Amino acid sequence: MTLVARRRFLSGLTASGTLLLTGCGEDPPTYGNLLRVGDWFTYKAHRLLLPRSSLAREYDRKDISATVAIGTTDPADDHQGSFDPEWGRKWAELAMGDFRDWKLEVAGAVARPGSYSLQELMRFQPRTQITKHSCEEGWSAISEWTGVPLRTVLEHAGILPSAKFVNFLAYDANPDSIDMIDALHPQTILAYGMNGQTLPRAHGAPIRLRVERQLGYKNVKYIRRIEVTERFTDPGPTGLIQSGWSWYTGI
Ligand SMILES: Nc1nc2c(c(=O)[nH]1)N[C@H]1C(S)=C(S)[C@@H](COP(=O)(O)O)O[C@H]1N2
Ligand SMILES: [Mo]
Repeated sequence: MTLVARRRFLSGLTASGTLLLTGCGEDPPTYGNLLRVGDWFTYKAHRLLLPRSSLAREYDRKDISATVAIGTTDPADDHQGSFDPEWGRKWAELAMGDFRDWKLEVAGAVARPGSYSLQELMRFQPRTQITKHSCEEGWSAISEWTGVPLRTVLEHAGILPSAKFVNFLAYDANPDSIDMIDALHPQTILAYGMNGQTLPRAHGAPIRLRVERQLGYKNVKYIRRIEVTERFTDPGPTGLIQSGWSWYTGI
């Protein structure tokens, strides 16, 4: 096949695929792109073929890893590329007060936008799960995570029927987003505990996302704000998809 014919073939597939698969949610626009056709098929195939709430494997206490790598730099370290001058200093300040003054903002396509303190989040029915974190750099670790299901918080804020994606903004420059299928999945939690302890600063305090059916980098740490969106919006110029990472990394 010549390159041009192959291109036509591939874009034909995309077009007919879109035709066939409309109705299963809005496409992240990155996925209409020829270069991204592989990712797009993975996303669509997972969303079509896998049961929406199939659970990621959960492990036993005895499987918990003794040491876990740290996949970020310190959000308060202004020498780092991912340092956010506005929010990095704020995180350092909040950390000094053990996050007593921290609040999670919930905004966007919800009936009751607002904010939640750590204590308020802890008052919701918690969920604990022992799962494997798989970093795209090749390491993995099993840990026990405790937190509030994202679904509980979103339902408390009142998800509007038009909601399609959830963006997570962090105290460093690493925003990301997931679709509503992952957002409402029972194992998707806002974790404030790890291995029976308060979530350590190095692992994303005060809360970090656990989205168990995707690769490591989707598990946003140091969350400050959640935005429910009606359309796929790249959560910012520093988002990982800007530097070529797949938005969907289902495993
Ligand atoms: N805010 C933020 N979240 C992040 C990252 C980051 O740089 N900033 N790195 C990701 C990557 S690549 C991985 S592997 C995990 C690492 O989590 P850990 O440090 O708790 O092991 O966090 C993810 N979440
Ligand atoms: Mo990672």
